[in-house]
Amino acid sequence: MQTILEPRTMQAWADATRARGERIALVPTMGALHEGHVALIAEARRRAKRVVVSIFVNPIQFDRRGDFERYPRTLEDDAALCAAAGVDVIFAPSPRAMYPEGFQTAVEVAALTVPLCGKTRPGHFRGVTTVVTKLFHAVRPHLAVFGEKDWQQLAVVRRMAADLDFGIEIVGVPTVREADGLALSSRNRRLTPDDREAARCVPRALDAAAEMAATGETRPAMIVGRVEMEIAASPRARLEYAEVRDPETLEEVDEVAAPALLGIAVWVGEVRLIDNRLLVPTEAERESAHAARGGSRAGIETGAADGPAGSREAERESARAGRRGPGASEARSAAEPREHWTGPRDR
Ligand code: PAJ
Repeated sequence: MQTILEPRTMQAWADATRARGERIALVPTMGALHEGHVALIAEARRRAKRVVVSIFVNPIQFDRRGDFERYPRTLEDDAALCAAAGVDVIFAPSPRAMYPEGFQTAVEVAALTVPLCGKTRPGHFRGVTTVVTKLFHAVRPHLAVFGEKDWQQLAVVRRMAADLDFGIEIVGVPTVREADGLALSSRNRRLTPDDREAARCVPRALDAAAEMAATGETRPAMIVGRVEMEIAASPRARLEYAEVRDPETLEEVDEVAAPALLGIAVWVGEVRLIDNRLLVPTEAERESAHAARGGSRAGIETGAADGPAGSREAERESARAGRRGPGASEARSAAEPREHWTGPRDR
């Protein structure tokens, strides 16, 4: 395994690797690596001969200076973890190498960056899309792997890669969780023992919401109300937002008649945690919504109605769709049934 610090050296490596006909997968990270990152690296290794992990705490995506300064930096441990995971190259540029004197260019995705984290973290996604573009240009990967833990980020990067013809496949990986359901995150290291205990309210709230949707509740306000209650029950936690949205467009939904995304951000002590869950309504709710729409929606429901073979294909497709995360519809034909998503396969 080698460590490369300069974008130009990284490009030279990428060109030589591509000239040998080898596929390159990139896993962009900010370091402080954990099992969630390891799952991304494993997926990258399955899909490409060469794996590059970038480690760069990107100053321009932090909206609070303290958060940037306190962000854990554990390069030695990260390198050991990458070596054990079979990574070929760590790309670890300095802030100066990425943003030299006079830097003034940004890449921005429009509507997808407005709701959820976009509302409370102004400029955050512009920082993400700008740095991801620079990482793509340095590493020149065939594919890049992102976690569904940051569902909105995955949707935004997919949109950007499609809109700007990057020719890079964006792969999503389900969220890796602790035994009690808390999503792994580099920021978890900053939780005090009491805060760590309190953070259990996050998966508890998501579980309660998923259960409501699975047992017939379709009203987003009722589901959000339950999330508010679960978080309020934990005095150390404060809900920043809980919203039910379309998993791909991130637009608001009036009812959970098809799989919908519940995104939440919760402050526990000094630490901001984000998580999400795909809410999958009961079959009965889907059918009544289907009937209310006049029984047909541009071929979307054809899978289940096609008899056993169609149903099986629908199931297989739902498993694939569940793995693909937001924005995956671009690769999906009109006949592929969104109604049959099984949801994130993380729990
Ligand atoms: P970072 O928070 O280090 O996350 C790097 C990647 O790991 C992201 O794609 C994120 O979604 C994924 N990830 C984090 N926790 C995960 C978990 N528990 N299970 C599965 N995947 C998980 O996200 C960033 O860095 C930055 O914004 C970046 C994309 C690198 C741009 O700076």
